[in-house]
Amino acid sequence: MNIGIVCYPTYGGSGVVATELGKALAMEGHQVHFITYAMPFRLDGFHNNVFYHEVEMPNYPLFEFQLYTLALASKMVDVIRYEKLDILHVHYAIPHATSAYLAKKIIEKEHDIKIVTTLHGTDITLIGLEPSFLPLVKFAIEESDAVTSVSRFLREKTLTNFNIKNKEIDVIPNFIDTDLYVPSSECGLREQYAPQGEKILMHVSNFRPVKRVSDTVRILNEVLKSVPAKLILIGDGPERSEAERLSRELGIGEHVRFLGKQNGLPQILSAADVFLLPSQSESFGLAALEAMSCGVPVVATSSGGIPEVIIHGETGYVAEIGDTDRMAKYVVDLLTNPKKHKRFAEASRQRAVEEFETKLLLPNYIALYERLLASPKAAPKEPSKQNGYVLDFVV
Ligand code: GMT
Repeated sequence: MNIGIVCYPTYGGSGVVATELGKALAMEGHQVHFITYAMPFRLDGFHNNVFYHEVEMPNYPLFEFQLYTLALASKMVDVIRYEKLDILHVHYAIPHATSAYLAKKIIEKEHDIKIVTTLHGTDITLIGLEPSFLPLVKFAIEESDAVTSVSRFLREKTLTNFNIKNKEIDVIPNFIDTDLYVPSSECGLREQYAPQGEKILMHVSNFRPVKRVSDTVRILNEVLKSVPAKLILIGDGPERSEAERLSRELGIGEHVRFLGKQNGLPQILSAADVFLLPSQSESFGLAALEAMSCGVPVVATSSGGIPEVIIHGETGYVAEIGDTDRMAKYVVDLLTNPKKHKRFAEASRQRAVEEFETKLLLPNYIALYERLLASPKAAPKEPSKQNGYVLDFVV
């Protein structure tokens, strides 16, 4: 198949999933065309069957704001037409699903492109609910040829928040290459940051408010009362300086290390004793899965789809949003019980391999594409009615 993939190329879970999906499809012999405004950060190096089409932004003085949605739609039309795409798979509804709808309409007389929209998280639970976006997101979901969500939680939220009645949403959980994300020998991180045998807590994210990064500092502060430990923070974003300020205010700045955006995550994650994900909202929690695959138990909040990934009391623990004392208790429990820690670490790895391995979940996407291509060309539809929204802000 010729498959177009549209995603955000920046540091974030939806771009990671889209890129890994594209790479896995290319390995199966499909031609994969990425359409983005910059090279996706996990698409480094050469890959057979992978092509890249950059969205060019027109620079015209009248346009005070960038017209990305339109520029993207235009690039989509170009790639659909000249690369003869069968499927256009967009990740994160805003604005990608809207651009895809527009592209489909522009080209429909010459080419029947099938649009797949994968919903990832805040496109549904947060920003998609803004009055300025809600009608667009609902419309784009209803007009996609197929819609998938990365968790059962996200499917339910989509159906209720957007009052979607006549649209199937397939749940295809996020996946991981468990041969790459594998418990590995130390990368030197432990000697560098925990030379006295301190335990290592780790967090990886894009440091947006929804991640509640400062809660990792609060958790460390409690843990330090009984266990010598260090907190390693990977990634960057708007909440970094607040986390740094809090660690200094609490007098634990020397125990918190910020390593910024990093490649080579499997080796880095393998150095952790416990992974922390205290998010306000998380449709899935890909970072938790990456840690689990490296044999690291996760302590997280029970928000959104996280309990579909972490089994409380088996592969990690979940607590209420903001309950840093409880999360710290769980961390101490794991750090002071080596047998339990080993059991949880092994169960985490096993769950990643048995439930979320790429090879297990990739066929779901391929089957979905094949089903769409086998379906007859739909007759032009009346636009759907934009009424009856249920507003349910989760954050
Ligand atoms: O929805 C977002 O905030 C963006 C997205 C991203 O690009 O980081 O994250 C979401 O998609 C990931 C991949 O499917 C999920 O693992 C994350 O849980 C989800 N983030 C949220 O729901 C906050």
